[in-house]
Parts: sequence; structure tokens; C-alpha cells
Amino acid sequence: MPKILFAAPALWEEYREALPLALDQAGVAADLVLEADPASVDYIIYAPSAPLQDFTPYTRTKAVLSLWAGVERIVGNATLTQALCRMVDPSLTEGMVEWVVGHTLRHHLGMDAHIVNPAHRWEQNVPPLARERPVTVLGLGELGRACAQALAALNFAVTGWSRTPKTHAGIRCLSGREGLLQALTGAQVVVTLLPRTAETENTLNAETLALPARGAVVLNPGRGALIDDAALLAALDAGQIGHATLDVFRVEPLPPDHPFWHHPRITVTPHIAADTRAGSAARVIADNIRRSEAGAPLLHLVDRARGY
Ligand code: NDP
Ligand code: OXD
Repeated sequence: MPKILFAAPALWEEYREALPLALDQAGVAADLVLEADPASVDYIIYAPSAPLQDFTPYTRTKAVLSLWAGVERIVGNATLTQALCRMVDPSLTEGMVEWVVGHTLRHHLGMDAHIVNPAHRWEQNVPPLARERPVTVLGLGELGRACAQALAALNFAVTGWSRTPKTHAGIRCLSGREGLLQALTGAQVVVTLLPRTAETENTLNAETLALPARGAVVLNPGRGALIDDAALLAALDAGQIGHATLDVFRVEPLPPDHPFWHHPRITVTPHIAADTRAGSAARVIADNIRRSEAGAPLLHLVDRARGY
């Protein structure tokens, strides 16, 4: 019977019922523990809050299973030689699609002007149709692709950008440095859904923030480090960027004195764009353990060299 160490004690309350149920439903008889002799552990369930940082003694561990999609806080851990799997979960994707579509529609339809209209102005500013609104999604992975497809289904003129070339119906797909410049040029909404790696840091900077249409909106549910904070503030102050809705930050919780809290054209959401929900995440973990125990390849493996 495999031994599974749940190494994220702060999350145990959320998972204490969901995990045994999911393991049972997957047909996996396992010993699920909160503490164990490292040499006896077959699988580790991990979150960035986990106190466990030295994986050296976990000599028989077949996989470390992250409850988070983004793995930048573990992928560079030199003691981690075991396989690392990240979270890819339909509920997480669904949540991200809702956040991205919701915040895109807010700006597309100009909702703010009607929600806050103390002078009761009758101003008929009719928005263009979605098909006339170019939206660029940086990152065409599990989350970016689903968001791009949902926006395209609403008729937005969607461009997606990724590291390797892609083809997705209804989406103009670009890649590479030249592709980034093309993808950003003239965009009216830019969504950043890249992982944080050495290559993606400051993807939006003074140079690239100058490319979208004047007054464009930036939505960042990816990671704070994808954007150069000072360049974003300068672009907002200059009117080049009209609004930024930010869910993730270099430091979280966002410190109370951070200028993002106080800027009139920044909306802060507190890293809630897509939550990992225990019920569905437990099923993903249980299914991966079932596969591994049956000798099938693990799903959602992180490529350590790539960093995501
Ligand atoms: P994936 O790994 O599935 O996709 C990543 C995408 O980014 C891929 O299309 C990849 O390209 C592209 N990419 C990576 N590096 C580069 C690069 N150097 N240049 C161009 N494109 C690049 O990740 P997910 O879609 O599952 O998640 C994306 C991120 O979303 C996570 O890493 C995490 O940071 C964030 N996240 C935020 C949440 C929130 O609540 N705010 C919740 C969950 C995740 P290619 O396809 O060619 O490999
Ligand atoms: C994640 C996140 O990476 O919540 O899962 O940001």
C-alpha cells in the first residue's frame, strides 16, 4: 500500500475528507499521513506553504504532487530529484476562464461608467462589438488556451502567444520574440497567463507596454513578476495603459503601502482568479497516483529545465 505524505498541513482541513474520498473512488488503497519517516514515503502532496523543503531523505518517493499550478517556488529546489507534477484541474481552468472573461467584459462594455454615475449622466457611449476588439493572451497553456477559446467564442479577435508554435481554431497563434511584438501591437486587452520563469520575468516592460493600443487594458492573473511594476505605473500615468486589473503580485499579500492599492486605474483582486478547489484537486491527485501505481506515466509533469 503506497504511503502518501500530505505535506501542506495548513491545507489539511480542506483535504481531510476530499482526499480519502477521491483515493477511494480512484480505487487506490493508500496510507495517507501527515508525518512519516521520509524513507517510507511514496508520494508527497505539496503546496508552497509546506514546511518541507529538503527532499533529500525521501529516497523512495516517486512523485511530488503540487496542489498549485504555478511551481516557481519549488522547481528550482536543488534537493528535489523526484518527479514533480503540477496541478491541472478542470475547476481551476473554469475559475480562470470566468475571471478573465468577466474582467474583459467589464472593460469591453465600459461597465464602470454605468455602475458609478453619481451625476446621472445620460452618455450613450456604445461599445464596439467584441469582433472589433483585439485581445491578446500571453500563454497558451492549460489556462491561457481555455481563456483564449472562451473569448474567441464570444467573438473577440483573439491572438495568443506561446513559447512553441501552436494552432488553435479561431485564435491567431504567435510565438517567439517577434511573435510577442506582433501579438501586443494594437491589442486593446492584454491577458498574462505565463508561468514565472527566468525568461518570462518582466515580459511586460517599458518597451512592450508601448505596443498595445493607447488606453489598452492589462489583466494579470499569471504572476506578479511577469510585469515590471514601475513600467506599468508609468504607462498608466501616461495614459498608454488605461487600466490594469491585477490578481498576482511580486509580494503577497500586496503590502498596504504598495502604489497598486492606491492607483485610480488599478483594480486589485487578492490572488483569487482561480482557486484550487479541494474536491476536484483531490481527484486529480488520486488519479495520478492510481496511474503511477498501475505503471502508467504520470500526468502534468514539470519540465525542470524549462521551469514550468
Ligand atoms: P501551462 O504550463 O499549461 O502553460 C504555460 C504557457 O506559457 C504555455 O503556453 C507556454 O508555452 C507559455 N510560456 C512559457 N514560457 C514562455 C516563454 N518564455 N515565452 C512564451 N511563452 C511561454 O500553465 P497554466 O496555463 O496551467 O498556468 C499558467 C500560470 O497561471 C501558472 O504558471 C501560474 O503562474 C498562473 N496561475 C494563477 C492562478 C491564479 O489564481 N491567479 C491560478 C493558477 C495558475 P508552450 O505552450 O510553448 O510551452
Ligand atoms: C496556482 C495559483 O498556481 O493559485 O495554483 O496561483
